[in-house]
Amino acid sequence: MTRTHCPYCALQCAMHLEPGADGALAARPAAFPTNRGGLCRKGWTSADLLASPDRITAPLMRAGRGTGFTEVDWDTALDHVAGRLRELRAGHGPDSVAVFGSGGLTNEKSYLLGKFARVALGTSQIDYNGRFCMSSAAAAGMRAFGLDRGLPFPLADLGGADVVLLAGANPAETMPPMMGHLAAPRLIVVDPRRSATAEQALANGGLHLAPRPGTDLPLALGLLHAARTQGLLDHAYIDARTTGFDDAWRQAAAWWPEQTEHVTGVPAAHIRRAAHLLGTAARAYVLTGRGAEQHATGTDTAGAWINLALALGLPGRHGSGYGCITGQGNGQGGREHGQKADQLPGYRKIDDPRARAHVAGVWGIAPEDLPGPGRSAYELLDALGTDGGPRAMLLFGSNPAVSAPDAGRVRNRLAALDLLVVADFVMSETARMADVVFPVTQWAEEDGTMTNLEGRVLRRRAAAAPPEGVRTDLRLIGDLAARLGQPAGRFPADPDEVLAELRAASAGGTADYSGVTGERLASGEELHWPVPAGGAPTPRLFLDSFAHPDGRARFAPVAHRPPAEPTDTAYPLIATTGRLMGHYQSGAQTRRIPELAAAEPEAYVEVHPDTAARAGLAHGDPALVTSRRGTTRARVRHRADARRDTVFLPFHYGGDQAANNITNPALDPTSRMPEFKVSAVRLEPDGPDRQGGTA
Ligand SMILES: Nc1nc2c(c(=O)[nH]1)N[C@H]1C(S)=C(S)[C@@H](COP(=O)(O)OP(=O)(O)OC[C@H]3O[C@@H](n4cnc5c(=O)[nH]c(N)nc54)[C@H](O)[C@@H]3O)O[C@H]1N2
Ligand SMILES: Nc1nc2c(c(=O)[nH]1)N[C@H]1C(S)=C(S)[C@@H](COP(=O)(O)OP(=O)(O)OC[C@H]3O[C@@H](n4cnc5c(=O)[nH]c(N)nc54)[C@H](O)[C@@H]3O)O[C@H]1N2
Ligand code: SF4
Ligand SMILES: [Mo]
Repeated sequence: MTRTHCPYCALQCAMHLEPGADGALAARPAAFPTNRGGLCRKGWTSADLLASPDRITAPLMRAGRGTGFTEVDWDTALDHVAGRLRELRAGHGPDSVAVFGSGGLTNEKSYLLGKFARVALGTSQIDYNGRFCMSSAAAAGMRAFGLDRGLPFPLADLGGADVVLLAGANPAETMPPMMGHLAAPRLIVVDPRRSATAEQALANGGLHLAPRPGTDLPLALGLLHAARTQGLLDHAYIDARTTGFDDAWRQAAAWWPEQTEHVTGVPAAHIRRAAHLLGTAARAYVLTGRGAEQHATGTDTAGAWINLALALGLPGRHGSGYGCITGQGNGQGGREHGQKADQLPGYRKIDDPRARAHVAGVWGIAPEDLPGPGRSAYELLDALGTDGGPRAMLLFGSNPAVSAPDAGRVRNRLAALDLLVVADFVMSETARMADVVFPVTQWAEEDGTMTNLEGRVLRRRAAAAPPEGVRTDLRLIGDLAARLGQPAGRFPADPDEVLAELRAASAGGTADYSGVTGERLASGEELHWPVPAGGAPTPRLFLDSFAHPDGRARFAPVAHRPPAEPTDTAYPLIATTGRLMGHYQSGAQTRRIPELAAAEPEAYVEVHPDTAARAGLAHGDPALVTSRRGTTRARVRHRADARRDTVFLPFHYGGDQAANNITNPALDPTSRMPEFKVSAVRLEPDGPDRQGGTA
């Protein structure tokens, strides 16, 4: 029996892996503070993918995009890829090769991938899917607090709160065991949909505010306004611990509840009631999820929710606070160790000369040999195969053909590459487009560390040997580095050796892991970063001061901007997107797990019955949802409690069922987060005459 953590989301539920009656490994819940002995359906079935017939166990290559793949041995595939990379670099310079990483990768993989890009390839063109995830909240958190750690307190603290406001987060489906921590507090759920979490709020005497998608920012300003009118602001805290309140207030001053109702659709009485509940609570939290953050205004929107929390005196107080609910398994660690375009390990900035000198020293290169910042994820994908853009891409742990915004356009860019190399354990939609696919180990076959949503570093442990023919991501990176002329030992395949290097590279940085040792992890010590060498970990940040030089948190003077794409007569509805309990992300993994695939086999669109009827559609009918970018096919599901102006699509399906065929790649100016949560669309029947017309 091996104790490890779930391969999927940032809750990182603890589990035991043990052989079942048929000899195959099965996952069972284990005691741990975040999941408290629970697992969701995805966790329970996670081991089913280990022995899946869909698993790839030999490198795959093909002569051209039109032809089929052939299994080859590792040396053939590695030599081919290294040779092509050398040619491209010689002909077009180091930035002709791009690297795309993932918040699903362990800390060790994230770190080594960033080092590989900068040192072995010398490219600036590296970014990762976390840009699509929490980048807006991270940017807002940096601006407000001087430091970004998703939850700056242990998750279990939430259980002691009187009120928790959840803006654009649906943990009842996206992190079900987390709901155990939210059973006692009254919940205020801000979601255009009557989500499972909103249902729970209503059942427990809380509130559900259902704004028009893309109007969280004015709603947060309206709540601030209502709280001030009711005399609920914490002026002593504002004076002692913050700066910038007056400028922020000037932006909120016009948002009296009736004006806010006019723009958001949330009744003024509900706004006053929510402000009262939150503002009179002795202990309260404001939490944001992707619903608030995945907008072209995401940084300012997260900033508006933070302003509300600051004005009520919540952040940096024991038992209260603000947090962003990180999403992917290592969404937190993945944003700290250098796979982001503008960043070096330890959450350091790549354009900071001291950071460059420190990291170059650890890597044994000259600081001037380190590339500068590169393109952000969508900008990188959009540049592939264009004049001046990368001609090759190496991809680890993402499936952008399904999950990137305006995915049809992204698929065209991927197809325009001279060389696409994908490391995966299944043939994802993106792997199917590749020239070379490397088969890698899954979570239960490897060791490493992950950092969960509360900034706690955890150990991932191997429970089984990988199938013959499969290598770890670390080994693959090292094998390529060696063929690109890197000295032996610079890219170790042993995760403990990589962690030792990561300790040195992160030492003294914002996300300081220098005290994260195998021994301390094994002892069960709760290692929330920063963990300086030999020093105590930091479960709760900001209790004495915030991370800005003056120790104060900063209000942001944020103003409402409407979504990038307004509705009009041709595209009269708003489409928003999100998640279902039983599927994970692009679905590459969970659509291959029979129990999960059977429960939710195909894409659907949630629609108010009147809205559906106006489009000539009944419950269960196949529909086309079309935006200015493209079309997606989905079956109509009636929701009598849905907003009439909004439809919802899960994004877990590929091909002509991909919700991202319609999404808008408008980017937030600061975080470069795309607007996944608002597109203007029209809805129409998908008759037999339409079959095949939209693929
Ligand atoms: N089952 C499952 N769990 C997962 C994942 C998964 O794919 N499947 N992925 C993991 C990852 S990487 C992440 S990032 C997290 C995400 O976790 P969540 O943030 O909880 O997930 P979403 O479903 O994307 O969005 C949450 C809610 O935002 C609402 N929403 C849409 N537009 C708006 C808006 O304008 N304002 C507001 N306030 N709300 C809006 C949606 O209706 C949705 O219910 O989940 C993690 N857990
Ligand atoms: N419309 C819409 N689009 C969205 C979102 C949304 O809410 N709406 N949410 C966005 C968010 S928050 C996220 S996080 C992204 C996620 O979307 P993706 O980046 O596509 O993430 P996954 O589907 O998890 O893809 C992971 C792939 O890597 C493989 N893999 C898993 N672990 C490893 C590993 O350790 N090594 C290697 N080499 N491969 C591995 C899996 O098999 C799978 O093929 O989607 C974004 N896209
Ligand atoms: S909540 Fe997240 S970590 Fe826990 S079992 Fe489900 S997917 Fe895994
Ligand atoms: Mo995410």
